[in-house]
Amino acid sequence: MERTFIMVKPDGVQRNLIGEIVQRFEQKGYKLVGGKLMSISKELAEEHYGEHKDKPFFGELVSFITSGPVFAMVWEGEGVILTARQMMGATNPQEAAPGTIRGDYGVQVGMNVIHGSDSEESAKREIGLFFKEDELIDYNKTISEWI
Ligand code: DAT
Ligand code: MG
Repeated sequence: MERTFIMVKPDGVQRNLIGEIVQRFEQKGYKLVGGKLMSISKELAEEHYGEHKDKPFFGELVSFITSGPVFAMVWEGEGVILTARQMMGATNPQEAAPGTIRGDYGVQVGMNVIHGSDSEESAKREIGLFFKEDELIDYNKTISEWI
C-alpha cells in the first residue's frame, strides 16, 4: 500500500496545529503507520532538502526547519502521496486554496506549516531518512473496508 511522509513544521507545532493536521488525514480515511515529535539536525535538514541546496532560500529553510521540534508522520492509503499534496495546498500559502491546510493556516511561504512528499520516489527517500523500519507499524483497521 502507498505511503507518504508528512511533517508538521516548527511553526505548525508552535501554533498547536498537530492535532488539527492529524485529524484531517485520519478523517479523510488514511492510516497512520508512524509518528513522532523530534528535532531535526542541520545534517538531516540539509539532506532532506538537498534538492534545494542551490536556491537562495536554502539557508533560511534549513535554519527554519531546525528552529524547533517537528511532528514527523507516515500515512498510508490509496493515492495518499498526491492526495496529501492536494490537502496541503500550494507551497505559497497566499496561493493555496481555502480548505487546504496551507490555505487555512499559512500566511507566508517561509512558514507554510506542513511538509509532504511530492512523488513516490521522494516518499520512499524521506520515510527512510526520518524513520527506522521498526518505527513503522503494520496493522489492520476493521473500518478499512468502508473507506
Ligand atoms: P513544497 O514544500 O510544497 O514541496 P518546495 O519543495 O518547492 O515546496 O520547497 C520546499 C520549502 O522551501 C517550501 O515548503 C518552503 C520553502 N520555499 C519554497 N520556495 C520558497 C521561496 N521562494 N522563498 C522562501 N522559501 C521557499
Ligand atoms: Mg518539496
